[in-house]
Amino acid sequence: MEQRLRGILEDAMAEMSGITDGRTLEEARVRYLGKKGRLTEVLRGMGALGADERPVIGKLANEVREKIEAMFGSVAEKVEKAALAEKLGKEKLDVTIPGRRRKIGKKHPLTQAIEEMEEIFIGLGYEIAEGPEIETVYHNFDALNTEENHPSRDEQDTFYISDNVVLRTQTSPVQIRVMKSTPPPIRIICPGRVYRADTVDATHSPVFHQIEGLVIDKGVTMGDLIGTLRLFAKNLFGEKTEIRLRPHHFPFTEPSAEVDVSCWVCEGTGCRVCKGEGWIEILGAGMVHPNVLKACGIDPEEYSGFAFGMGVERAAMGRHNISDMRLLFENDLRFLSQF
Ligand code: 2NL
Repeated sequence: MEQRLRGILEDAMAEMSGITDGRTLEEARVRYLGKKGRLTEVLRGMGALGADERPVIGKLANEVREKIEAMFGSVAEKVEKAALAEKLGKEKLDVTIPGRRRKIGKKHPLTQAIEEMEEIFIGLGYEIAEGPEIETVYHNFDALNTEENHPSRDEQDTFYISDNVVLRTQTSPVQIRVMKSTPPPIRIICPGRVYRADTVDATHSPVFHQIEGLVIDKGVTMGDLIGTLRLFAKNLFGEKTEIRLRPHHFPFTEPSAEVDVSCWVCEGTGCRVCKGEGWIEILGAGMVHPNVLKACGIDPEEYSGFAFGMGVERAAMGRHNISDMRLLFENDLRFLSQF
C-alpha cells in the first residue's frame, strides 16, 4: 500500500509538471483527488489494514494528498499567469489612435425659443403651467368670452373631436383651468402645442406652438402690461428694442392690442427683415375681459389682469431669418444643426 501511494505521488508529479492549460489540469486533479480518483481508492482500502499499519499509512496518505494538492495549486497559478500573458500579448492597445468624436445633439430651435422665453418670465416670478391638448369647447371658447357664432369656432378653422371637444386652438384654456383652481395672485406662462385647420404653406401649419402669459392681481393695469412686454422684448431681442401697441380686438381681452417690436436688424430704420416698416409684429395682448374673470369665479371688481399670446414658430422664424415654416417640422439635421 505504501508502494501504491508513492507510485501515485510520482505519477501525479510527472504528469502535472507538463500540463500547460487549465482544462487538462482540472481533469488530472479529478483523476487523482476526485471521488473516484486514485488516491481516494487507496484510502477506501485502508479499512483492511491492521491496527499497527493504519496510522503509518494514514499519515503517508495525508502527506501524499497534501503534496499533490500543493503541486496542483502551483501549476494552476502558472497556467493562469501564462493565459493572462498570452491574452495581453494578443490584445495590444494603441493609445495613440485618435478617439472617435461623439456627436452631441442639441435642442430643436422651437424648444430653444420656448425655453428662452420661459426663462425671462421665470426671472419675473412667473410659473410654467401646462394642460391638455384635447380640450372642451367650454375651456377653449365659452369661458374665453368667444360668442357662439364667432368665426374661430367654425369647423373650417378648428378641429372638432365631437360637438363639445376640440384640439385646443390656443393655450388660453390652460389659463382658464388655473384661474378656476387657484386664487389670485396668479402669474403664469403657458407654452404648448396648438391646432388649427390650416393648409400647410410657408407661413401656416395645422400644428404649431404658442406661449401665453397671464397675470391676475389687485390693481393690475395696462401700464403693468406695457412694462412687462417692454422688458420681455429687451431681454429677447436686445437692450435697444422698443415696443409699440396698436389697437386690436380679441374676445377675451378689453382693451386689446397687437404688439410690435422695433426691428432687431435695422433698429427701426427699415430693412428687408421688417420689410421697410421698422417694426415687427410678435404678440397679441390686452386686459383680461371681465366676463372671462367672472367665468372663472374671480370678481372683476376686486381683481384685474393682463394676458398676452404669441406664436413660437413666427417668433423663431423672425429671429433666425427662416423663410419657410415647414423647415421647422421636416427635421432635416442639415437645417436644424445651424441653431
Ligand atoms: C395672439 C394673441 C392673445 C390672450 C392671448 C388670454 C388668455 C386668457 C384671458 C385673456 Cl385666459 N387673454 N390670452 C390675450 C390676448 C392675446 O394671443 O396673437 N396669439 C398668437
